[in-house]
Amino acid sequence: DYGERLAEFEARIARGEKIEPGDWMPAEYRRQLIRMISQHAHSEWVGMLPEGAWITRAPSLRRKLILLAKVQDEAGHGQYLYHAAETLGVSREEMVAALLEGRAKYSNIFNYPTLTWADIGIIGWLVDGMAIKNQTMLAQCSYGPYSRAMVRICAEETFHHKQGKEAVLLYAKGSPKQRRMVQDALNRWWWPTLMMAGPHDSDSPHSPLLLRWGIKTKTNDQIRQEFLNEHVPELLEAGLVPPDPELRYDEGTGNWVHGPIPWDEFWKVINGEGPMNRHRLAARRRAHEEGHWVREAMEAHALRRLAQAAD
Ligand code: FAQ
Repeated sequence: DYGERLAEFEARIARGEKIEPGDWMPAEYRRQLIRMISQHAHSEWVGMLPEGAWITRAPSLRRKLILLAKVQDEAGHGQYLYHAAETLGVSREEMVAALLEGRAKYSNIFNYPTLTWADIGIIGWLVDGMAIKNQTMLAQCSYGPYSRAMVRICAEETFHHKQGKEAVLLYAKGSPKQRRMVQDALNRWWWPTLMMAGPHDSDSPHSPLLLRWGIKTKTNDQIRQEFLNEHVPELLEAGLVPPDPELRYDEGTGNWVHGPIPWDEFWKVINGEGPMNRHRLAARRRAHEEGHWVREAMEAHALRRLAQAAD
């Protein structure tokens, strides 16, 4: 009976149908989606912090407005994603507790400090650039609520990407000091950005099952390659040089080929030992504690409305 259900489930995915919340699904499909979607939601929420640190220090009112809107978008993305995960039967409280207690993962990239304003441009262009490659792929995924959230999120990320590219290109043709700042930001964010796509396919334990069930529709290395092929020529054209002496264009495949990625750093960062991990979690815990009275007030209000409705 399980075998028949599984065959029908896999046939639906093969036909390109979306799996919806009430539909039958293998327990492992549900578990994998909860893991990925909640990690993704946490990334959006922690992802507000590196950029949020620059809202009060943006170099102009225009840049401040753009940054405020961007950080607010990330909060919204976190909300859609927590809701998408809730459709699988996990509660918001459980997910948030896992993050705050340090049991959950979130993207490696948000565990680095934003040292100068140029970092904000590089995050918009490159970090969002990688996020878009990953999320355009996830918009095709087999689980309806996740794929629909991705369509909306990708539309907003496209603005983030454009504003980042504009800010970087401005500095790249600016004063010598601005050019140094933006090259320095590129040097620091380059490898962590390449790591964002996840370990090489040969070291990615979840990929085979995720691909089989259409949760992922491309591999980590494919996404990284798409990112490189789009961004390397544009960076070079702007006079910026990725900090990889082995980076080269391969005529045969039409691909940009990178040198060895410092994976030791990646494994440390995703296991809580990056430069800003403790700081990021402390900031999320503080925000959670400071929001306690809002949750309490909302609950009191909801109870009063229920009591009124019962009268
Ligand atoms: N960071 O077997 P795989 C954004 C872990 S959104 C941390 O290859 P999988 C927007 C992985 O969890 C960015 N951990 O895993 C924004 C697993 O550990 P586990 C977030 C990572 O799932 C922009 C282990 O390594 N996006 O940036 C990472 O097949 C600007 C083995 O790896 C998403 O979360 C990593 N980078 O592929 C916001 C997208 N990579 O769980 C603000 C959804 C791997 O067994 C400002 N997720 N690990 O303990 C995905 O697409 C996938 O989960 C991958 C990883 C591709 C991230």
